[in-house]
Amino acid sequence: MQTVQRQSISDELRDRFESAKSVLVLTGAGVSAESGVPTFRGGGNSAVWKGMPFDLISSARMVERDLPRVWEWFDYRRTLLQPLEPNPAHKEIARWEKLFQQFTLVTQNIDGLHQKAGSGGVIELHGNIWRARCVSCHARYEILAGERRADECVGCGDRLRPDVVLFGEILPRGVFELAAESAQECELCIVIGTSGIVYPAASLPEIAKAAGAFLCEVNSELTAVSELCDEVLTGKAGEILPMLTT
Ligand code: BJW
Repeated sequence: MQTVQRQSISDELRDRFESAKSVLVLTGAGVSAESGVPTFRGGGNSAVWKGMPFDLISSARMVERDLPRVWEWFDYRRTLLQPLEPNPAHKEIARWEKLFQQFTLVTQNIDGLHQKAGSGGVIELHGNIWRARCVSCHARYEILAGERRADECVGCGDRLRPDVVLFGEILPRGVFELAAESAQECELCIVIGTSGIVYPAASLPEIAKAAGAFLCEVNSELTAVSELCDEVLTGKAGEILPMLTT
């Protein structure tokens, strides 16, 4: 493992970035931190809300027990997110899409900031906070900023819940498989702003590495993924990512 300061990106990484045909980027909460979105575990986290740890309030168990409380938590977070804008890291990743023959962006984030920055075809492993889903028929509804969200499904009348993958829930059908396929095929895998401890997302760098990809991490601190990486760039994503193309 080569740990470098953000100012010193290796020639090997630059070469690989220039010549790669297929690239996979995996992002986590850290990529949105510079936009003002709290992370779960890193600095500035929001690990507790109204006395409840987030892995309890954001859990399948809580949806069964107290859905209104879960909505209260998600409504509150959408209000925080509404005025926030993509930062240089989101914008840089959106630019990368055009640089490679095959480019896959996989995010664990639910904030929609990659799309707001112009990224297309984003694979959202954990859903999106700007959507609701029927607990029975799984119909999905967009939640518009500043507008009152619906409580019930128009189709079947059952309750709506956030269209987000909570702890103990299974990822949407086919979504992880799609991401894993890209991990299997990529030449370069860049893991940005994730603590790399939540599975199955955390297995994507492992899959990429096992299949022969060059693995690079960009994070403000060392993580569970760092040891596996060929190169670790330590610092803020919004500062480091633009350096890869300059
Ligand atoms: C910066 C920065 C800057 C800061 N620049 N960097 C295998 C082993 C062990 C456990 C499991 C396993 N397989 C499944 C599990 C269980 C569980 C799990 O992984 N638990 C672990 C925590 C131990 N996984 C699940 O439950 C998943 N479901 C599943 O596997 O289904 C199958 C199944 C079901 C039941 C039984 C058995 C199997 C679902 C996981 C869903 C996760 N959902 C959440 C909440 C979403 C809703 C909400 O927002 O409330 O998703 S959890 C939370 O963590 C959120 C995130 O997407 C996810 C990942 O967090 P992330 O993005 O890494 O953020 P942080 O905060 O952890 O890290 C931020 C990083 O940024 C830090 O490293 C900072 O340093 C860095 N940083 N500023 C660069 N400027």
